This record gives sequence, structure tokens and C-alpha cells, in this order.
Amino acid sequence: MEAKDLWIALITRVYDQLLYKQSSVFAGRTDVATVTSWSAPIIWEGTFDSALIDSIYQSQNLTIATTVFALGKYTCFVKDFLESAEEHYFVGFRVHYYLFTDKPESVPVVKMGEHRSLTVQKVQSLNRWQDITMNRMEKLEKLIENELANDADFIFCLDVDTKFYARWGAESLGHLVGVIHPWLFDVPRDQFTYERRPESKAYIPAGEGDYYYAGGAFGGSLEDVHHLTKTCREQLNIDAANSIEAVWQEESHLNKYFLLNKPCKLLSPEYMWRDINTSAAQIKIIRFTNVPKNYAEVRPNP
Ligand code: UD2
Repeated sequence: MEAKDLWIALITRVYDQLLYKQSSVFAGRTDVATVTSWSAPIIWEGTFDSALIDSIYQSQNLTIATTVFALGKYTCFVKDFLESAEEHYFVGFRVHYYLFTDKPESVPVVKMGEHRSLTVQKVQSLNRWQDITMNRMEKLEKLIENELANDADFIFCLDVDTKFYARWGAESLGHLVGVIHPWLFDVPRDQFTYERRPESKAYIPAGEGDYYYAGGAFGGSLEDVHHLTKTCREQLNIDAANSIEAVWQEESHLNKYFLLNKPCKLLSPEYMWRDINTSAAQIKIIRFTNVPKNYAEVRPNP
């Protein structure tokens, strides 16, 4: 064989191996759907190259605003949330946490990395957990409107009774991003716990809906998340005026919003799992998970 042929054979072999690596490592999940019917990617372990993603986004000097609410006894979750976020969440990026609490004095001091900061905002205490969770939409809408314009490029809005265990990085960025709910990712659509009463603005009729999204994590560009939070706040207000509260409060309205405004990227339940001690065949890595809690102990009302 001539040197030239040898060279071509070698190149072809390397190329094939690269292709194999691409297909097996980055598109090799046949056990789960990795794209929606509107061509949005669904991010699972094994569908992206974290080093490549970081190299693309890190040069852009992005700031990720990240919001959490800790009212009443939920302040007990703040330390683990922040400490674990510092270890795993957008490492190497600028992150500005905004913590809304009725007890700023009980916010623990957590050492922040370079270009990472925490702003604590005092909010009024509320007597019903349902009001606390629903009220977040209005607070987020106002935060984006009044404070974030020159301070962030993207925003993620997260539950606080949670903990990071592995990378959550730039693979999650997009202009409108939802997380598939950890309890409803592998059940038929007719079991989704959408609001089913036509009287509510969150109503989704049987036979409709794409996914069931978690209320505890969503994000995107400031503009898109502003539109989302404003719309959900308006719909929640209309429901309140009509004396109806959707079955899962703002999560029901979020699901209605995502039905009408399709997210450009979906994060798998790796990004909001049930509990670190629970497993499922499809979950190869737990990135972010709920922390088990005694509802009767931490919530202000049953
Ligand atoms: C689900 C959703 C949650 C919300 C709720 C319906 C997930 C993982 N969680 O969780 O986002 O949509 O259903 O309303 O998708 N909070 C306080 N103090 C309180 C009560 C709540 O600060 O006394 C805040 C806190 O940030 C907490 C969040 O509200 O993380 C959601 O409350 P939850 O975790 O009790 O709601 P849960 O578990 O039903």
C-alpha cells in the first residue's frame, strides 16, 4: 500500500472513530426522547459535551441571575442550597443569587466564589404556603423589570428545598427553558396533574399537553422569563378574582404557559430529581434534587 493510501486509511479510521464517539456519546440515548416534536432538545446525561459547551459560553462573560425564596421555616434549606450551588452550579460563570425571605437575619453566611454574589431581599411573611409559592411569579416579574436589566443575561428560578449533587451548567441555557417533572416524566399524558376545571385560567383539556413541567425550576432570557412570570401572575390574579385556585397553584399556570409558549429547551428530571436516594433507570446522574421534608413541620399551614 502506498504512503498516500495508508494516510487516507488512517484518516478514515480516525474519522469513523470520531463519528462513533459522537453517536455513542452525544446522541446515544435510545432509552429516552432527546428532542421534542417542535425540535427542542431535551438535555440528558450523554447528550452533550460539557467541555465544548463551556468553551463556547465562557468567552461570552455571561451572568446568570438565580432566584430562590425562603419564607418561614424554609430558611433551613438555604445553607445547603447555596453551598452545593457554589460547588456544582454554573461553575466558572458569573452567578448572582437573589434570595427572597421574610427573615434576612437567619440567612447563613456562605463563602462565594469569584464573580459570584448574593443579594437578600426582604419580603412580607405569608400565612399560606400556597400564597408563598404563587406570589413568586409577581416578585420575579418585578425583579426582572426593576433590577436585572443591566445585571444578568439569563435567569433561573429555583425551589430552595433542594440540593445540587453534580454539574448544572451552560448546557441548560436557552431563551425559554422548562424542566420535566420528576414524578411525571414516564407516565402517559392522561395522568398529568394539569388543572382540569375550565373555570381556571390554568385549564388544560384532556388530550392536550406535551409534558408536565416542574414548578420548582424554570428559566431563560430576561425577556422571556419576564413574559412568563407576568402572564402567570395575571392569570393567577384572574383566578383569585374568580375564587378559584389551580390544583398545583403557579405550577399549573406554568404548565399552561408552556403549552402555549413552547420552551426552546427542556431539561430532563436530572435537573430536578425526587430525592438523592431514589433511582430510575433513565437517570444516569442526579444534578439537582429535592430534599426530603416533613411538610407538616416546615409549612405554615396544612
Ligand atoms: C411543587 C413545586 C413547587 C411549586 C409547588 C406548587 C417542584 C420541585 N416543586 O413543590 O415549585 O410549584 O409544587 O405550589 O416542582 N416556600 C417557602 N416557604 C414555605 C413554603 C414554600 O419559602 O412555607 C417556597 C420555597 O422556595 C419552596 C417553594 O416555595 O421551595 C415551593 O414550595 P414547596 O417546596 O413546599 O412545594 P412542593 O414541594 O409542593
